[in-house]
Amino acid sequence: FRPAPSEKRGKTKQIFELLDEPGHVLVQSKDQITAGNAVRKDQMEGKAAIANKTTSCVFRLLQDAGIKTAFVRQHSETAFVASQCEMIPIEWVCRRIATGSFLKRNPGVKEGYRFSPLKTEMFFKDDANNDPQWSEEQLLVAGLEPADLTIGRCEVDIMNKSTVAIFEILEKAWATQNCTLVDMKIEFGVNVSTKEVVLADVIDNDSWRLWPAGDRSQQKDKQVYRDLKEVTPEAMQMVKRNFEWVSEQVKLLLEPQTVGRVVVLMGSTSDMAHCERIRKACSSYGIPCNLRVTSAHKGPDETLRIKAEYEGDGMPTVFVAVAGRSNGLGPVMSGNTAYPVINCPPVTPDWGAQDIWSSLRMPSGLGCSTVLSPDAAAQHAAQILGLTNHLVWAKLRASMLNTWISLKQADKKLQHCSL
Ligand SMILES: Nc1ncnc2c1ncn2[C@@H]1O[C@H](COP(=O)(O)OP(=O)(O)OP(=O)(O)O)[C@@H](O)[C@H]1O
Ligand SMILES: *[C@@H]1O[C@H](CO)[C@@H](O)[C@H](O)[C@H]1NC(C)=O
Ligand SMILES: *[C@@H]1O[C@H](CO)[C@@H](O)[C@H](O)[C@H]1NC(C)=O
Ligand SMILES: *[C@@H]1O[C@H](CO)[C@@H](O)[C@H](O)[C@H]1NC(C)=O
Ligand SMILES: *[C@@H]1O[C@H](CO)[C@@H](O)[C@H](O)[C@H]1NC(C)=O
Ligand SMILES: CC(=O)N[C@H]1CO[C@H](CO)[C@@H](O)[C@@H]1O
Ligand SMILES: [Mg+2]
Repeated sequence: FRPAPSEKRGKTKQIFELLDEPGHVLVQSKDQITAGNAVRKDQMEGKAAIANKTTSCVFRLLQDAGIKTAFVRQHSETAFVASQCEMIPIEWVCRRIATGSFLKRNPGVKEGYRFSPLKTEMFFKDDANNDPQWSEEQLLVAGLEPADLTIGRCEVDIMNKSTVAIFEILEKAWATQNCTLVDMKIEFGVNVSTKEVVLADVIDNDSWRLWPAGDRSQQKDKQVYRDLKEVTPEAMQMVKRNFEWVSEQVKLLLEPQTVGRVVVLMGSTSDMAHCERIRKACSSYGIPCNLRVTSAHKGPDETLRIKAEYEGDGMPTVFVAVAGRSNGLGPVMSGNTAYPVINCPPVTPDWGAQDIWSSLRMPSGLGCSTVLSPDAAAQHAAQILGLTNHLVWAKLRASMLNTWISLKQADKKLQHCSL
């Protein structure tokens, strides 16, 4: 390795350039904790290793969801490899519940005030001036140019939207452990090779407030350390135990609490290609998908037997019915199961306009939906399963963000071309 230039030697970690892996750096945690800008600076043995676990799990969670991050892979107990970034010296803060410095800056707001939509704030990283809060306008006129990318309207909006999406994904993940994500701060960097704005630096318990069961007195984050009246060995042990608790819990965030599935029923194998597209789209959400052939017109007993097979094992299931011409399959399923049924008929140019009515006009008591595109049918199924599977939900959320970013960038490019 080669140590990166001195300004990259931070308070809690050190950055090394990887000579055999151009474009990548090693982020090495140090065994010390800082608060109130390094006024308190105590070594905490093993802290780096715990921080490693926390960061790598959180970044994996976000990356698997589809959020662009600098994280590449774990290197050792206390270090990970990341894409080399030039950092944007802004801390983006996102809040669900008002507490801490927000209360001081907004007198009258009581602790516990709930932000919906989420509140985002930004702070310029400037220790000498105690990290002043910045407005969007201040950031825009600053004309920062990390990795030769000018931080303008487009980049600011991307960071703002990404901050909210990242918060929501982590909030949903922590909710599975009955833990409230109160607020969070993150930093972005510009990938030096792709010039993309990506989530960089680290996310550990210095980066957020976590209240188990929504109860502030049980807080498990670095606030416990800041609140210490006296730094005794016993007190430091408690802080460390809390951190360990977080790093153990954070591993659980990578596991879904319930795994659901999609079962695609097709009236005939002639619709196989259509069904394969549904299965492929399901796999992009990490949802297992079974394909079955059955006709509600010609073998209703078999249709209902297959239905019972999937109802019998307790796994959350969404049925997708694929039947051309007259769709008997979806409606028969829908009338006989409490599970959701999505009609996804393959429409043909000749009779499609007439056939579609067999999927739309239902007898009373049926709640099936109809979605024409196979990708959209899988997405709809993912939205249903995502209600109880935070990993599926995270993929949907990240995909929404990435689509928004692509549109924004396409527009920026077009504006530059026409100038
Ligand atoms: N992927 C990356 N590529 C290059 N530099 C990085 C990357 N990730 C983090 N860094 C940089 O590592 C340095 C060390 O971070 P550290 O958190 O220790 O200090 P800091 O961010 O300057 O201080 P603080 O967070 O306490 O205000 C920072 O300059 C940070 O921007
Ligand atoms: C950033 O750069 C690295 C190479 O350093 C590349 O492998 C990676 O895919 C790029 N993109 C993102 C989003 O990190
Ligand atoms: C992020 O965007 C929202 C909505 O446009 C805006 O109200 C908010 O002030 C922005 N946040 C920051 C920190 O600029
Ligand atoms: C989860 O948190 C709520 C408060 O938000 C609490 O009432 C409940 O008892 C907790 N449940 C478990 C299983 O810990
Ligand atoms: C937060 O994360 C771990 C526990 O998960 C802890 O060991 C580490 O010291 C914390 N990081 C900071 C900077 O406080
Ligand atoms: C000490 C420790 O837990 N180190 C871990 C760092 O993160 C990687 C990947 O999650 C683990 O494999 C290490 O065990
Ligand atoms: Mg930092």
